[in-house]
Amino acid sequence: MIRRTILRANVKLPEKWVTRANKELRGKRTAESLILRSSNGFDVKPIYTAEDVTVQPNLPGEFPYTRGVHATMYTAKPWTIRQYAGFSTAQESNAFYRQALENGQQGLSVAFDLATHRGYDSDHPRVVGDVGMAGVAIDSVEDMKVLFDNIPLDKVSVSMTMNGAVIPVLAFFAVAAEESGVPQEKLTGTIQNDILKEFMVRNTYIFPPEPSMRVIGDIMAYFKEKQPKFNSISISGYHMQEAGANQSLELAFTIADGLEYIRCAISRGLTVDDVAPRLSFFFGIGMNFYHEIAKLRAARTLWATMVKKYFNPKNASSLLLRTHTQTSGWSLTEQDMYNNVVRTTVEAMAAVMGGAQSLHTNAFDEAVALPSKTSSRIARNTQLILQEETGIPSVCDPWGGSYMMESLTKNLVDEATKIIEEVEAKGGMTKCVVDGFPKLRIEECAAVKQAAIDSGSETIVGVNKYVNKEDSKVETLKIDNTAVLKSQVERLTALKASRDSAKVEAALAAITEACKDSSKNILGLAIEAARVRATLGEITSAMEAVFGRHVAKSQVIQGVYLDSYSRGGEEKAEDMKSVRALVDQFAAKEGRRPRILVVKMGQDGHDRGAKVISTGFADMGYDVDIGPLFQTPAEAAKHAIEADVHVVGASSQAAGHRTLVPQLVAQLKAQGADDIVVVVGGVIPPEDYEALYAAGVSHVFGPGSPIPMCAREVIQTLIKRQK
Ligand code: 3CP
Repeated sequence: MIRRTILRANVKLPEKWVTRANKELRGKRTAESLILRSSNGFDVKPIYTAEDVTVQPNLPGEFPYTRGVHATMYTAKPWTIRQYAGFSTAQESNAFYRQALENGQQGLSVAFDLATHRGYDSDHPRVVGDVGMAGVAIDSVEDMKVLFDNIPLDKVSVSMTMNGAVIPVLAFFAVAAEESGVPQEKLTGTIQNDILKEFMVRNTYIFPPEPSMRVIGDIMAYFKEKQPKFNSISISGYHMQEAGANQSLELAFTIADGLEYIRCAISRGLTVDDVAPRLSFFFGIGMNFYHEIAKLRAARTLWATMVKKYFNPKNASSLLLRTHTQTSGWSLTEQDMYNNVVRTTVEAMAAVMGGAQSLHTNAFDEAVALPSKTSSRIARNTQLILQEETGIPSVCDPWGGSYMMESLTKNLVDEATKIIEEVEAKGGMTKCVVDGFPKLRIEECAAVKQAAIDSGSETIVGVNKYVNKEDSKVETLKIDNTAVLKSQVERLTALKASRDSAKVEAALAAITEACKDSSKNILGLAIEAARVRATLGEITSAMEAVFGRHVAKSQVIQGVYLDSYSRGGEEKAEDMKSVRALVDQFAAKEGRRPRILVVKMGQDGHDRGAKVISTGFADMGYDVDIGPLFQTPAEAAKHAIEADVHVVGASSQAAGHRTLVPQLVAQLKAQGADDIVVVVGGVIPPEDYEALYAAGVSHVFGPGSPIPMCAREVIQTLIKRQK
């Protein structure tokens, strides 16, 4: 069963104020009607007073660190400007990093392509559409060396967003540093390595949950001995927010994940103080300004309190929640794209007013493409302006003591505590991700939010209100996937020809053995394999031989979209009814409901769009089938034919559509099913529409397309075909 997360603040308003407000409102509204009840499940009152504050927080640097982990915060050292980037080849990404560092960036953050994330070498047949597209392609230590060429790894800290193929990537990084003269003990940075959230939302896992936790245990144990300055995990709520979680779910599941990682370390014979000081966090920062600041304050409070309660560490550093933050990618819109600069600025202000240690600001064109040089510069400069022009860093926790901020912080702590206790009662996060309850809670939140936007009850400027009718075309960056693929395949061939295959085979066999024997450390052995030039795909296969590859189950939630959309008013309820009537009309003639298969092809695991569309279409009477993640076009076509669908809807978030969708259409044709209508939705730049139509796609739905409109257009096409 799905339970709605609603945070009802103390909605009592001061009597004296209510009298004044009602007088001002002259009977047009009541004072109570000014309480904001937003779709994220939180109430915000129009006025807060001393009565709302039950706890006055301690100073920054004091338990429970609500006001910050350092006494001096940014007055002594501002947050790190750490922009997440990577695309195409290692050489191109290296040039980009060096220029960014020259222009004010302070730390690096590597985006790997989806083939690398999922443990495939670039020459693997499953990844033709993914190589170099959403990040940089890394197949071996040779690529990693090029990536950091002329970057001093003993001075610049490096974050790497890697979870699935974390073992080969860490091994390549250590060997690349070692061969450039920097020993492991001097390396500073962070590896994301947060596999639990991958099973909930991001989906770039490789192995099933339990062996994945074994891998994390190995990394924590290895770092303690050999790479002590490196943060061993970046426990990430960011992706939960991107997938639709509201602040209390994001907070609670992230903190609960952190507790589970400490337990994992303890089960390996480590102590809380061996690992907790090097656990770091990562939160998303969206447009809900006050709550986002409160969320970071609540996160520090919760972490310190819970770690003390469950593990009672001796080292105070074990209690500190240090966090990276990223402005919300989901809040960016394709329509009137320059509005995104403003959104990112507001979100960045919330992140630093909340006391984040490190920040990535999104580029305005990321709604449709990888950032261009210009948009990257504006994103970086947004942070430089906040640091150097505004005076914002000159006060620690500037919102501390505000009636509203202290009240919101406490409400979030209370609400998240309830959810964490629910998780703990179920046996912790590993068990919960296996039974799927956090994923469903987040998906429900996402559907409710999308319906509120589609119905107009929540405003998105330029999308559902104040739409710009003039042309505001923006030039976006294009990656030549074919050229990157060709160059990676050539490099792989040359590598394999030049190495000692017997040594590679022995190193890989040792990894496979270690996967069967938990007293051995897989990372240590992968470093040996990296030294003799084993590839990322080979190291992953050596592990997969024992651990297997995880296949997730997809479920469609029903009812929540309809419910939330209909709250947008009578007109909206009618709108949905009229789509439903068309669906019924089709079904009456066809003898069955219109059936749609929603597919995600390639290694793109971002499935928020696919899930929300499935829920919306199901609520409008479609029969919905969701394909498993990571299908090839041939597999998706076969699935569509076997499920006897009328429509295939391909959801694309990581630029794979240019290669994969034409292949899907061709496969349907080749398998004698060209009567199946193909539609595409997601992050599709406008200049790609023509090519998709030319390939045989019947509709393209870009970001911001309301689901009832999509459902209507699809059913109208099906009805036309019936005649
Ligand atoms: C900082 N320091 C201070 C003070 N401030 N010392 C005294 N007084 C102060 N006021 C010290 C710290 O203790 C630390 O030293 C050093 O300065 C560096 O500061 P930091 O605050 O630790 O900052 P940083 O090195 O940048 O590390 C930040 C965290 C790290 C801890 C959050 O984990 C990090 O950089 N994470 C980034 C994660 C990331 O980029 N993820 C990318 C996600 P000591 O270390 O000696 O204590 S992008 C993915 C999104 C999209 C996708 O997934 O698809």
